[in-house]
Amino acid sequence: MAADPRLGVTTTMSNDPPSSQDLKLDEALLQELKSRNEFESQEETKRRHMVLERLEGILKRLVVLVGKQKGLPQGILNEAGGKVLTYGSFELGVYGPGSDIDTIMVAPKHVTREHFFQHLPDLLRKEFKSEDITELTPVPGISVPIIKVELCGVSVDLIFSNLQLSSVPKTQDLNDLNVLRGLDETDLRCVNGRRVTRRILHLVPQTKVFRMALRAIKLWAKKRALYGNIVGYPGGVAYAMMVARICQLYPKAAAPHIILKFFFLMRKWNWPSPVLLQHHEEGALQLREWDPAVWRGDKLHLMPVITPSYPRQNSTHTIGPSTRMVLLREMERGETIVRGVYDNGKPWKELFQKHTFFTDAYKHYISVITAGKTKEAYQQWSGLVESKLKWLVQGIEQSDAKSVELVQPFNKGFKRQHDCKSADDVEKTLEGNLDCQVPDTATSTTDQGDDIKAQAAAQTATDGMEVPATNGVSPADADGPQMIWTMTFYLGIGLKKGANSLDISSPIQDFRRSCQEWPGYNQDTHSIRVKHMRNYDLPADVFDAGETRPTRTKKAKT
Ligand code: 3AT
Ligand code: MN
Ligand code: MN
Repeated sequence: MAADPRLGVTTTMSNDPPSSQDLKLDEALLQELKSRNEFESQEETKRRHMVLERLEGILKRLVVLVGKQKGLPQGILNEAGGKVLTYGSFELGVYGPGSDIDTIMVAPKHVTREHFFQHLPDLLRKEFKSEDITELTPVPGISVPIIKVELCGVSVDLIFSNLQLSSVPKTQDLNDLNVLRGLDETDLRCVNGRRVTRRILHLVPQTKVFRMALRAIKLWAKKRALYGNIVGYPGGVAYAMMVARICQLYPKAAAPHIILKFFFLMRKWNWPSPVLLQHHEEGALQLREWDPAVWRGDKLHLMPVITPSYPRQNSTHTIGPSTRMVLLREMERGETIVRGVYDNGKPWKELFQKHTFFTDAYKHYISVITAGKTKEAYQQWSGLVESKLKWLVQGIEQSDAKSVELVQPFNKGFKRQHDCKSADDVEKTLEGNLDCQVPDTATSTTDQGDDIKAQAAAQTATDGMEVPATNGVSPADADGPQMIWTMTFYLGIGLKKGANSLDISSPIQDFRRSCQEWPGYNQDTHSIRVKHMRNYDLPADVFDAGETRPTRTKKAKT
């Protein structure tokens, strides 16, 4: 066991310092990331810090305000404090111009989550000019209750926890095990993000190298459509931990070497042996932890990457046999390219080349078209369906094992808006025909705001009642003109050599039924269609300008 926690749970693989080639490639990588606008200017970063300072001021005012309401003595209120801490990509130091700031407000025990939701919006409106608040969406009823806000052009995710302490001093950083005492499950989920992020940083030997390597791996994962916890890939925290583990094994190496070893070692890893950053930390609290020796479900995890701090959890429980296969294949590609960067002077940009999911990868696709008659109905419904997509993948994997090699979910849904003039238009829209699509609102990403709102709705909707539209569009008569919002998810089906039939109707039916069993489902408002399609039938908007669309005559791969 290594004495230095930054070297992890085994001996290191090599303590060699970087060669001159490593350093040259490091510089080339930096230039490549810069040219892709992956870093923001100092000016913009300053703005983030300014926003954070003002948020801490607001929190302190909240602490005093509630304290006064409760009649706490001034002496206590003078000391009560309040701390705004960050986690996510900002805290890790791998954020770019489009990143949000993930923050947790930590308050003394007299301030509750209810106070946070009751007072914070008003306090924000008092502190910031109205033109500086461009979004303000409290989402209280979900597993990690959140206020999403955009301040001075920076989007901020605000979560909250109080501690069982009468004051929260400047030095409180949530690292100590004792802070967990007396927290409920929601609080624990809220403080976990910060605790894990800080611990990861604490466990890597060279922060700067870790950041550079992680930036490259995250960019690779996004460009190759391998980023996204919901549908079966690692998310940001999981990639951070995998890269951190490689940094521990090569404590003196530069980023290019870490990237090469990331691909090599994660591909050769003795899965399902877990990736661990530290030895198990005992906690005195009886919290549920990842433990395959105890929990049967945990034993089924295929590529576990375990969070370091107590209580430890698997960050990759959604990975299935197909997404594992995709990941391993892509890691092999990554390794080959980085070897080419080292040995043949290949440019880094090859590593970040866009995926070919739609252009070249499959002959058969499944599209899952979710639709809603209001924006809200569509958001909650598409979020619910997305969270179940992994079960459709699994159903297809298992149902026709003699034909199906793998089922690759695309990591994001495609959002579209349709201006339907007639019942005929509506039917076409629900079937995934794009004739009446409104062009300028269609984007190809699931943005996080929608995701959170979808979760909120999915958890709060308990009946099938119509959700009121906020933008003035109300669900119209079935025959008249109306707007329909859709989110479409795509799965690529890889067939085994020689397979010439595909029978997947029963998992598709099961999937549709299980989505429709959701208590908030209303057949007048929500729709789901699952269609098998050929590559040459894919809609134009899944392709970028300049990409070659598959055609019927072209001999496509299976
Ligand atoms: P960006 O630079 O912001 O794109 P990030 O790694 O900061 O990358 P997020 O802001 O999406 O990514 O997430 C930060 C952390 O917040 C990661 C995860 O622990 C937590 N998180 C994200 N989305 C959710 C969610 N819907 N529910 C609960 N926790 C979430
Ligand atoms: Mn973030
Ligand atoms: Mn966020």
